[in-house]
Amino acid sequence: KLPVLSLETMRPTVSLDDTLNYEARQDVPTRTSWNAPIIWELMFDPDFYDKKHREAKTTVALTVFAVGRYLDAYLDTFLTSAEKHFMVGLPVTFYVFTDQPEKVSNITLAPQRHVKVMKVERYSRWQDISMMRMKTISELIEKELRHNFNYVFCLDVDQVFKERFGSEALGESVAVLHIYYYKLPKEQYTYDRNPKSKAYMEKGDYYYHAAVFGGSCDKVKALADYCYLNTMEDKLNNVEALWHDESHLNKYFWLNKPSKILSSEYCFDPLIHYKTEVHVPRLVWLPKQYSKLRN
Ligand code: 2GW
Ligand code: MN
Repeated sequence: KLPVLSLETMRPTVSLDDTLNYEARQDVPTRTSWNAPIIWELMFDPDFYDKKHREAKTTVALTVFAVGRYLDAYLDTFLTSAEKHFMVGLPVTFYVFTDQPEKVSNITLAPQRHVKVMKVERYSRWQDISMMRMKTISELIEKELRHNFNYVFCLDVDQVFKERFGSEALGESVAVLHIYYYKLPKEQYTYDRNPKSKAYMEKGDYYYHAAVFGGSCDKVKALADYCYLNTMEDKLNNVEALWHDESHLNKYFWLNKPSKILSSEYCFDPLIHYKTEVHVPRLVWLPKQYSKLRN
């Protein structure tokens, strides 16, 4: 039996995580100390998740930023592959934020799936382009998403979907394990260690990658507000967190534990040179073109 969806609040519709097979993987931890699932291939039944979410009429929004040269370099690949692999079978709206709306090409989409192009200004420092996404995301949720979507996911654009990124990833508050750190001892996590920054933290649970986060509209808005406010406070104090928005996000998830964690299948670096437990790279990083794009 499914809870009835409330059109006023657009809360998450269903929780299916007690149907996960936590024993299916013996080579990796599949639960956190606070009992949140860590999603790996073989733990979930994709058809079951999809069926339940279709019955519940789950709706999903995705935000992605393509400002300046990142538009030409990455956006088409991102959107075309997202249409093939991201929440297939569910209504999805892709919110594209760019400084050049006229340059966004038309992508062929399945019924009930849409692209909405929104104009944003282009900050001169790349650190600001990245960090100020949090302000834009918060405003979008407040104005538009919370009335229309059960879940929102926020992604970096410099990635391509290769395999299913489906409804098993949906949850109240969702973080992804950074592929470089998931096997490393905690002392090597690159949290912000400067006591002058609001992102400062001594210890944490995991090192999360800011290239993918999501959850209910309320929870993602709380995260975005937290990161934005602390970024602005740092600016007043003339400091910047080591990894910008990612440092603030890690602090937020330390204080507000995610209800679901996605393994690095959901944000994978194909150039990784060590052995990994990732069998199915679902979303993978594209090469950086720093010299071309960062100047
Ligand atoms: C970013 C860095 C240098 C030059 C340009 C940009 C840039 C980023 C840009 O010109 N236009 C733009 O739209 N962006 C957006 O910001 C885009 O969506 C991109 O994916 C995102 C983050 O920048 P990115 O992908 O170059 O940074 P990463 O892959 O090193 O990101 C990690 O660290 C960042 C903070 O330093 C963020 O936390 C990011 O979420 C992390 O994945
Ligand atoms: Mn990126």
